[in-house]
Amino acid sequence: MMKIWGRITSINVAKAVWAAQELGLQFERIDVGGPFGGLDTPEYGALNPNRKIPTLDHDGYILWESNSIVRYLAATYGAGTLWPADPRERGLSDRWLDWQATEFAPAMGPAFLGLIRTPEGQRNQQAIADATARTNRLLTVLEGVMADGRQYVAGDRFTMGDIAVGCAVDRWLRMPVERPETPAVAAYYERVSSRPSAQGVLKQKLV
Ligand SMILES: N[C@@H](CCC(=O)N[C@@H](CS)C(=O)NCC(=O)O)C(=O)O
Repeated sequence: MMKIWGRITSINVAKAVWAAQELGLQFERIDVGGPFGGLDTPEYGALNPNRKIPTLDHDGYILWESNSIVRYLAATYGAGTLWPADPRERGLSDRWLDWQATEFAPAMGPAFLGLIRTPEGQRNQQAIADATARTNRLLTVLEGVMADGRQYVAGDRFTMGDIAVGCAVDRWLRMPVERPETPAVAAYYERVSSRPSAQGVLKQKLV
């Protein structure tokens, strides 16, 4: 039995769950983290020494780091679909997982923490403004790519890169911030968020 540990309101858990649903896998998701707690137990620490979510347990094979989980599930069950067979096409998809983790997430983080997790009177407005500007610049990078008419980040097929970018866009387009007009990204978001596999994953309350 496959288990995914983590509350669904976590963007990183969302990626793992979306990949599993897209691949039609049977799995159990266990609510830990956030209001559910459970990350500081010895049992959870043995699964994931970072005490973060998500963690995948695939018949005793334990994996943490959300984008590694997406890659593992895609490589194992999605050869030719989520995991493009051609190394060049795969590279074009894979880079978006890195882009989400190393560019978008660090840029968006301070704005998310400031606006969603910090009481109004205690917010660092400068940090929020800087993070918003940085994230909006990345949004316009994505807009420039999607504006060439492609349907998905690596071309005309939904691949693993769309899981990470779709989750990032899902969060940023629903944040209470000013954003530039990005019609190609808006159309992309509509396309990916309406997939059956995205139901119950995207559009969660921002907490
Ligand atoms: N790089 C890690 C980051 C994991 C992470 O920061 N997870 C957050 C939720 S998005 C977490 O565990 N927060 C503690 C909590 O939810 O209680 C990954 O991509 O899996």
